[in-house]
Amino acid sequence: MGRKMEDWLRFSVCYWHSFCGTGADPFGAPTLHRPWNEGTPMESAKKRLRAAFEFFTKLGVKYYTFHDRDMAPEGSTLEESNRNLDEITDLALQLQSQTGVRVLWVTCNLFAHPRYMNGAATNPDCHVLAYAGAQVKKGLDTAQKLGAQNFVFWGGREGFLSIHNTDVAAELKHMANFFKMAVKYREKIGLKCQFLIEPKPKEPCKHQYDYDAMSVIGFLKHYGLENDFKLNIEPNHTTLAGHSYEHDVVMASAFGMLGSVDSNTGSPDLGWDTDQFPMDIRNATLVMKTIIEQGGLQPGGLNFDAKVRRESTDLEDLFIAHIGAMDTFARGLRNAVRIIEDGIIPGMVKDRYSSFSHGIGQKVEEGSASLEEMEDFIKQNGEPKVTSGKQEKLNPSSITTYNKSTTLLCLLWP
Ligand code: XUL
Ligand code: CO
Repeated sequence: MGRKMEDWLRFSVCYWHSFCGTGADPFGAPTLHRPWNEGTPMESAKKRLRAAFEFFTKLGVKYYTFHDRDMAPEGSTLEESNRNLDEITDLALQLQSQTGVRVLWVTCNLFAHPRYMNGAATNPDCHVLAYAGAQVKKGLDTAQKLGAQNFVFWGGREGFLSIHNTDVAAELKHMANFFKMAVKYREKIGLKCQFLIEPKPKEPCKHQYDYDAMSVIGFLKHYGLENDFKLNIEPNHTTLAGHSYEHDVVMASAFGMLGSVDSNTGSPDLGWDTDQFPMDIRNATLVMKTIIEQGGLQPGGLNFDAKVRRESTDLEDLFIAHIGAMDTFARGLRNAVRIIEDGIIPGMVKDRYSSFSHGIGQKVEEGSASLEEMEDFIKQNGEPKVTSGKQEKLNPSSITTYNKSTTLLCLLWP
């Protein structure tokens, strides 16, 4: 469709899982012992960064993503943390220019330090909110220094665990005002970087304000922020919210708000954010179809916010996981192109809405119709005829009984 596969896909490796992940879980100690974890925290931060760039280049991936605190260790003061970040990002800048690998997005970790246990931008204590603001200021400077194309806000602790101690209206307003400060600072420093909010319904909070795509879109529109932000959709968060895999990608795109995708998957038999590498071609096909229909994801991309399982202890497993996930999305892209180019499914959808292209339907479409006209129309035309939705013809689970279309078959056997 006039673009290289890599330009549709824009793959990105995430720093935190692949280079800081230890394999520890709430029941067990670390299992992943990486050779770059040697020496003082600053020495190992540098070794980790060099290993990461070796990995990006061997894999052939052009983008990476990171949190401020996974690239450089937090110091005992803000000034010390900023100095650590400056030193490590000097090296990152050097490695970026040597390899051509670029930052897809950077984000601030506003959830791991104990000061953020009651939230960052929604903390009941403004002293904590101020700390988060100072950290985001430095994060935006870092985005500018490294030429990041996007900046993500994921509010892991922006929500509540008890409604009894929480003023929801106040917290939402504080969060909006926090975002407005970030927008202002972005303008002030002339940073060319798309802002993204990443929805998630819960974990670590019981309820997170950025519950899902529609909650975030409603929040942004309510506070007049919809032109300053788009969404970074992570399908494992979507399924945690009780939706199907592609749901938030489709909803965000429908509103022109799909900015990037944290390409991963959960496990249907586990109820939390397992952050697995995406290996389901049917899901990848649905996501890629949406991405093609909106003309691509740029300046966003497909970021593998995914971790190898704690039992996958070989360094080689990092390669296998990323390669499998990239192949899955490459196949999804090819399927989506075939679906769009052979036109069978898009044609069926178009026909389904054909009553809106003329007469009374066209007036509804344009927003110029009235209830009185609806009444006149029904008096003249009576009862509408019954029309089949044809779900079984389209649903991949019933494809084995429908073998006329290669398009439908390719959803099941790509
Ligand atoms: C957490 C998550 C984060 C964000 C960045 O569930 O997805 O890693 O992507 O903070
Ligand atoms: Co994510």
